[in-house]
Amino acid sequence: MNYNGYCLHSGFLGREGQEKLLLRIRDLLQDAPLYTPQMPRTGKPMSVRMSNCGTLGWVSDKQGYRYQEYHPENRIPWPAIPQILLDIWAGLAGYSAPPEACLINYYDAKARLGLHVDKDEIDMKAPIVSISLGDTALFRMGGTGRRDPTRSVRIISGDVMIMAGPARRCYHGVDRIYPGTSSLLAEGGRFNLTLRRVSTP
Ligand code: MD3
Ligand code: FE
Repeated sequence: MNYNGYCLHSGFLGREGQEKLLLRIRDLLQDAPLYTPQMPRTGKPMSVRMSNCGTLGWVSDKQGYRYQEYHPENRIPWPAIPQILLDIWAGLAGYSAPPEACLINYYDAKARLGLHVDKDEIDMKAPIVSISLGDTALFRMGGTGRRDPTRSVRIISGDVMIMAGPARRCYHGVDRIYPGTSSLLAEGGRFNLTLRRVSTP
């Protein structure tokens, strides 16, 4: 599937690859624990919990959205992006510069992510590469306008999505998680990892 720069590599990671990657993620979450981001201004908690790895991480609190070099709670610099993820980027992104940020989203059975556009990156020409681990998600993608028609796609564990070109500026979100659809995470739920270039190379 590939239209307008959106590309879904279904089943890109097999079970072994998923398990290996999950171990690396669990390991780095010990140093950079998942935290509950807040919505800008209102401070309302988001249902998705987050962390990051890379030289920069995306954070959100009452002050707003931004990329910063350290964890918002423990103030420690983000851990490095695991080599497995750098390899996936190198193989699929079609972009010479490496990613600077990897946002780690964790969805429990009730978490959702409303329709939004990712536009805090200075380098909007670089693609975003997303990897899903755990329960199936209902992902929704629209156009560049908030009211444009949308399409829904089920994303399963091991799927890798690339958003490049026009798709990079499209509205998208996660409507729901289907609990119990994967045995990968003992605790259930879903991790989504998004590799991003923030500054221009
Ligand atoms: C389409 N995450 O972290 S990943 C996000 O499943 C985010 O956690 C979702 O949207 C998740 O910002 C979707 C796939 C994704 C990421 C970035 C995109 C799709 C995108 C940027 C433009 C268009
Ligand atoms: Fe997004």
